This record gives sequence, C-alpha cells and structure tokens, in this order.
Amino acid sequence: MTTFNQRFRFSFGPWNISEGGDPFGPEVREPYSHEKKFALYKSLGFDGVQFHDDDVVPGLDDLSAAEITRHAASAGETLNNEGLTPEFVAPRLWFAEETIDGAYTSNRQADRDYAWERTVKCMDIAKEINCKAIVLWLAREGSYIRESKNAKIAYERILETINRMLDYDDKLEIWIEPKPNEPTDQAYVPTIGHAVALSYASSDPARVKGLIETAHAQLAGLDPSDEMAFALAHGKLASVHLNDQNGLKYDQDKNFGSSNLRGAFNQVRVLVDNDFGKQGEFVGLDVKAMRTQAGSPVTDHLTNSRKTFLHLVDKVSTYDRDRETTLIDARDYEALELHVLEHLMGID
Ligand code: XUL
Ligand code: MN
Repeated sequence: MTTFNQRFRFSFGPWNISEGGDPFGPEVREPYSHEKKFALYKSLGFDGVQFHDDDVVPGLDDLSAAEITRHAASAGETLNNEGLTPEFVAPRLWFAEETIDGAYTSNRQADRDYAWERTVKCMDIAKEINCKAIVLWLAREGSYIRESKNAKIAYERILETINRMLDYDDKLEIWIEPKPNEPTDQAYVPTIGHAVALSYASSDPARVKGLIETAHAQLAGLDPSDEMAFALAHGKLASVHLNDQNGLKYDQDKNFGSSNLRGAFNQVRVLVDNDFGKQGEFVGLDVKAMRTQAGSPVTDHLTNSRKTFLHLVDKVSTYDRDRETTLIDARDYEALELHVLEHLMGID
C-alpha cells in the first residue's frame, strides 16, 4: 500500500548504475552506456536525472564551446525522447590534474582559472538541456593537511565563485551538497549550516540552496533529519541524496534505510511533514550497488531504496500522532520511544 505514491518524483545519477570498481579492485560487471541507462529510468520508477557535466558531454575539457553545445543539445534531445527531466548538473572538479589540490580553493591561480572555465562550461551545458540547477559538491575544496591552505581565503574564494556564477546566469540556482571529508581530510563546507551561511552571504540568497545527503550528514556526526529540518526552516532544501551509512567509515552510499531504519523514518517524516516535493523537488537517491551483485545492469539497489522510501511514507501516514502528543505532554519519552519502535516493527 503506497498512499502518497503519486506525490513524489524520484531521481538518480547515471553513476548509480555502476560496474562495481572500487579503490581496491577493478570493474566486475559489463559496462552499460548512458543512453541505455536513460532508457531504463522510467521503468524503474524514476523521472529525474542527476548529471555530472561530463555525463552530459563526455571529454568536455578537450572540446570547443561549439562542440560542447552540439553534444549537450543531442543529450537534451535523448532526455526529451525518454520523457526525463534533468534535475541538476554538477561540475566534476575533482578528476583533472588541475584539481589535485582543490579547484576554487587551489593555491595556484592557473588551477583556479581552470575551475572557473569548467564551471562556465557546466552552466552552459545546464542551460542547453533546460536544467535549472547546478550542484556544487566541493570534493577537493578542503585540505589534506591543515597548514597547506588559508581557510579564511578559501571560504572567500568559494563565496566569490558563487557570486560569479549567480552573475553569469541569472536563471540558474546553485545547490551546495555538503560533505565533511573524503577525498580531503577536512572539507570547507562540511554541513548544511555552512552552505546556508554562504547562501545568505551571497549576492542572491534566493538562488543558493542545499542538497543534503544522508551519509554525508552522518559522516559529520549529525542527524540527517535535523539537517533537513534546518534547511527546510530556511526554505533552502532543494534536493536530497537519500542513502545510508553504517558508522564512521568511508562514504558507503548504502541503500536507504538499510543501516538505520528509524533514522530513515525520521528523514521521510520531516520531508512529508514539510511538503517536500510539492514544488517539484525530486527525491534523489545516491546509492551504490554492491560489488557482489551479478548481472548487468544492476538496479535493485535503486528500486529497493525507492520502495523503502514509499513504505516509510506509509509508515509516516499511519503513525499515531495523538498518542505521540499525549506522551510528549506527559514527558514520557521512554513510552514515546517504544511507540516509535513498535510502529516501525508493525506491532501497533
Ligand atoms: C560524493 C557524492 C557525489 C555527488 C555528486 O560523495 O555524493 O556523488 O552527489 O557529485
Ligand atoms: Mn551525493
């Protein structure tokens, strides 16, 4: 039973259908082209595509502006034909030689120039495919050792870049995806609080928002549902990357709800209670297929995470709030906790 099924639109990025390579071993599944992935989205229950700039235009560093436009236009046509919406495009500023020590916050001017040129290309691509948002996952904007960068200057450079982007295209929104570490030791925009502060400091706060990933909040030692609530309280939750994480280790991108079902329930609850999705926001998933999974393409992690989300939407709608209010009024939090657990276990 999925009462609110119609209310939500789901999205993911093509990197979520992966071949299973990890830092310790190669790919274990057959490659699957982006075009073939796009053809799968609808049947898996997804309407939105999240992109890195080079998912839309492969090899863009070596292409002219005209070539980039041509490739992007053809990708836009493919999306149209599949009936898919591009949710955001993110500049991949962590791969190239120029971004070894960061992009906008690199100590070298030449690297910062590269980062800006790449960001311009990303914004041009977004415009060409009718996409309204750029996601900044600030992968290497941080330090490997504390003394290598001036953090105050780094924050100023990030803000300067955001303002330049807002100036460059007055229609685009910028959605910051915070993450506290990995690949850097310490990242400069580790939480949604930092992202929201940057938004208010920017030249157009209404166009600077956040994308909250469950695992990233957990890696910062924070409760993802409270992080979401903070962004919602400021009208700045543009999207989410729902997934899960088993404690403080590498960024796991586990299936939504798989490690902490109660935490997942609370995330769904805060989204449902605050009408997330009603302005067209997508429920984004950033989940990784297990390396052990056979076949090609491997997509069960996506459909299962989506299914868990929808089951939890039902759990939220059938949760006895009157009893919750009674227990809160009596300040009987022991009973309240059991009330939640029994509801999740299907005992009530
Ligand atoms: C990295 C991460 C990325 C971003 C998009 O941890 O989550 O997939 O979501 O670049
Ligand atoms: Mn993510």
